[in-house]
Parts: sequence; structure tokens; C-alpha cells
Amino acid sequence: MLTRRAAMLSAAAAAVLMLATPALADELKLPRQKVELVAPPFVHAHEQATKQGPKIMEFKLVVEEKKVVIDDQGTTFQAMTFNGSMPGPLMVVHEGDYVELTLVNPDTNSMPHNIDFHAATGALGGGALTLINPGEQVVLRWKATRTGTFVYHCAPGGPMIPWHVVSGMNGAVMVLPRDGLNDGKGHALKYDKVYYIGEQDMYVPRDANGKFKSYESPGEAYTDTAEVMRKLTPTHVVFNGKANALTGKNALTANVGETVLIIHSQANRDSRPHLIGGHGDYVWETGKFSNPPETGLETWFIRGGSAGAALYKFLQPGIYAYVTHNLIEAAELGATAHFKVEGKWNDDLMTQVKAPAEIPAPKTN
Ligand SMILES: [Cu+2]
Repeated sequence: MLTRRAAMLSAAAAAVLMLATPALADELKLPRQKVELVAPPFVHAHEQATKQGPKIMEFKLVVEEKKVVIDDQGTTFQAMTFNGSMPGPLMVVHEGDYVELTLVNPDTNSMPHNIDFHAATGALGGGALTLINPGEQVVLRWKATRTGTFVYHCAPGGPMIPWHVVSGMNGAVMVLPRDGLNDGKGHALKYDKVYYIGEQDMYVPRDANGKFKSYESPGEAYTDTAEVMRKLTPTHVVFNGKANALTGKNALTANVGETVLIIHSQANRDSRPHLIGGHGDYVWETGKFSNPPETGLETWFIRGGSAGAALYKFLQPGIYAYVTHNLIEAAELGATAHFKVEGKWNDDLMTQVKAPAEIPAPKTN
């Protein structure tokens, strides 16, 4: 009896020990897959659902500090970026995969940088293990244990954190359930296209005459920029790095009948995406796929420091504005994108019964 009890105890102890020291991805000898990232609004090729087992997904982000133009007036901005784009690229993996990131800070940069993945567990989201000076690189691996869309951003400590974030160092990861998205009632949901929109609030200092100032390096811009930041009133709120980055010839495209997944991140400030003339059929406002999506939304809410996902099947052709429904920010500060949708108009959903014409004179008897 005692022997059996002892055996049971040692089995329990072994189980606890196994729980305490999970196998490393290396020991599991998982297959590796190298992913070539692409600049937003586009997303690298990926399976929506997968029959394959977990993998180690290899990504590379190179930090690029550079001066960019952020509006049609030629206002310049000392950007700090992951891979040269604002936001940084979207990384897509499946639950149970490992994200293995090589972060590179070339010696042409002037600042230390790191990366905090909201999807990761421990060490400040990896921030504590990835702080690198110009001329250094580091490799971090974390297990994707939670599904959803999650922000990543630079977080080098203290006041450097908000400054690096609003200078452009933010992006998102999408961890898909292995069997793909569903409506929360067991029905699979699929997308024909996926776009990644990263919203960015910017704080550009002005000179004594009210004109936007230009600087030669991030360090030179810091003191003035921090002063504008502390007022919490952005001079620009843009999608994908500059006003009108996603309008006109750069409009997002779709066809009538296509279902589009729109991932929207805001690493620092709240936002309220709204598709003018359309809806959110299924919206994971908080971006977390273990919760059922809301349905039929007019406007949704993106909490600062999170990424949400909205699925919509376009039913009419035309130009749709996708805005933050603080319309002052959308029209005055830059937060407007366009979807250009081609296909056949549905008169049943909407028709102009009579074209605009003069108001008829009142009938006299
Ligand atoms: Cu940084």
C-alpha cells in the first residue's frame, strides 16, 4: 500500500516537475519556417486554418531611424520604425507556434531599441531581453499561447517608451486559432483579403510663427516633441505613417462579394474605426479570438495599446471612407483611408428614387 502511495506521489511530483520545466522548442525539434515580412497595409502569405503541427516561425525586424514626410504640406517627422514602415509589419502565426524574432539595430541608428510583444508572456513582453544598442542584434523566442491580434512596440524605459511608440515603433501580431476564425457559435469564418491599418498619433513641434519645425535627428527633436506630447493633443493622427497613405491610388481594394479582414492597431491612444457606407459583420473589438465576435456593428472601439479585427463582406461597389469616428481627427488630422470596391450595384439595398431637382412650387387650386 505504502509502495503504491509512494509511486503515486512520485508520479505526481514528476508531473509537477514537467509542468515547472516545459520542453523547450529546441528539444521538441519543431520544424522551422522563415517568413518574409511585407509592409502594411499588406500581410505576408499565411494559412487561415492549418492541419500542420506547431512550428518555430522565424521573423526579422530591422530598426530604421529616418526622416519622413507625414502630410501633403510636406511636414517632416523624425521617425523610428520597425523595418522602415509605420506601423511595423503584421506577423501572423497560429496558436502553439513559436515566434522567433531577430531584432537588428544597425550602427547607422542613434538610439537603443527593444521590443515588447503584448502577445508574449514574461520579461516585459520580451522588452527586458531585447534591449540593443546601435550595432547590435538579438534573437528572442516566445510561444504564442493566446489567440488574437496584439500590439508590439519598442519600450526602452521611462520617457523613452511613449516617445519611441509615437515616433513609429509599433506594429501587431495575429495569432490565429489552429482551426481558423469562427463566429463563436461553431461556424467557421474566412476572409478573402486581409489589410493591416496601424493608426499613429504624432506630436510635431511648431516654431514661434506656428509652422511645423524640422529636425536633423530623433535626439534633436526629443525635447520639443516631449513638450508637445505632454499636452496630449496630437498634431497628426494618421493611418500607416502619413495622411493619405491609404487613399487615392493607394486605396485598399476589394470586389463586391469579397470578405475583408481589417486589423486596426493603436499602440498609444483610443480610436473608433467606422466604415462609411458599410459595417462590421463580425468584430473582435479587443482583437481576442477566444471571445465571440460582436455582429453588425456601425463603429467599434480600439483601446489604446491594443489591436482589433473586423470582418466585412462588401455588398456594394464604390469608394468607402474608413475613418476614426472622431471626425475632426479623420478630416483635419489625417485618420482617413479609402476602400475602392468594384462590382455590381444592388438597387434593392439602395437606390436614388429621384435625382436632386428643384423643390416643386406648391400646387395652387
Ligand atoms: Cu525604439
